[in-house]
Amino acid sequence: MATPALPDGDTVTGESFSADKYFATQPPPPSLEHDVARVKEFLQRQLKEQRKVVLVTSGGTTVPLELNVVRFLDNFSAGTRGATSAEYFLKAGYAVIFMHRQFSLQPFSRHYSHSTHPFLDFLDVTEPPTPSSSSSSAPPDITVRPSERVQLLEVLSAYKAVQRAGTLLTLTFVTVNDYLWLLRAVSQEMGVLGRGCLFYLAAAVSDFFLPRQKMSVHKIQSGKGSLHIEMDQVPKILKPLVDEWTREGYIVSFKLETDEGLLIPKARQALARYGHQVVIGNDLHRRKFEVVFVSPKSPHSASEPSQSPSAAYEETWLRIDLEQNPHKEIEEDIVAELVRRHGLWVDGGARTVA
Ligand code: 9Z3
Repeated sequence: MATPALPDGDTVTGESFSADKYFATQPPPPSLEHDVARVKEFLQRQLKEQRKVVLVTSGGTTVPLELNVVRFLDNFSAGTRGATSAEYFLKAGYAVIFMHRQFSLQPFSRHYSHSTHPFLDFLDVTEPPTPSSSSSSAPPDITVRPSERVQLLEVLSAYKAVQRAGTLLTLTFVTVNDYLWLLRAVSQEMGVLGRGCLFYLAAAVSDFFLPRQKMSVHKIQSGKGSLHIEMDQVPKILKPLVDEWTREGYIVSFKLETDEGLLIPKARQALARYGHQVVIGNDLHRRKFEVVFVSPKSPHSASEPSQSPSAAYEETWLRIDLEQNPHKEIEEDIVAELVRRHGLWVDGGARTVA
């Protein structure tokens, strides 16, 4: 593919890509086929064992500015929401496909993140007593600090149980392009589960990207003034996800805002556009203790444009008190509520369950 260089200071004209055009013009990641084979095998196993499966997406996507990438834009997300929720889904008996940004937090190991709780800090080296009669001493032992044992035992036991059961499959993305290709492929495969699959789209996905055809091959050079890059819009992927790739899946997307007043209108707008089941709205600064579930009120309301938005949708706020209970994780309540709603969806056969 010929790739014209992007000279310094050039302006690239932005456009809006449909999903079809996107996948026809942007190359798949090299690992896609291998990942799809793993997903197929995983789903067949879960199907045999009659487990529900949730796809959890987690972490931020990057938008590279060069083909030999030195610089990129990133989306904010540590992956806490996704990694924490994945653990609660596993606890609730779901099998989890955990599709996350490389090096973002993961279920179980998240408790020992190198920046907040580095595991080397709670291990001790214990020198064995040297027997006076022998010249050769036993090697030092590694012990876990008593204050850390209870939690470690709990996390490790849950982790080992999940490994034995084979209920966690981890996939990795870095760029928004990796994410889009992977999401499409995984959701198409998840169709085999019918209503038994849940989508929990917590990844922070860029709205803009630079098509490969407009990217500079080499590092963009400085020294000739400011850099202007006009990006194209990432296709609205929820539309084909709902209408084509997974027609029976229960789909939950997240909406992140920094202006709290926009949360509900933007969540309603997403539901009206894409026709999925739930948008969970979260404000950047309040997301650890407050979220809002927005969903259509009845199976018919989303397709009746004459109704006012407040009549068509309902909101359920979920809040926790971190002062009273500092160790409580809001994801526990989010997942419990979604497991309940998904259960109704599986049993009820209706497209919308509130
Ligand atoms: C979220 O809103 C997630 O809850 C967070 C989690 C990214 C805030 P952390 O990983 O943060 O715990 O640090 N995810 C969705 C963000 C997003 O990009 N949403 C798009 C939008 O708001 C729609 S898919 O427009």
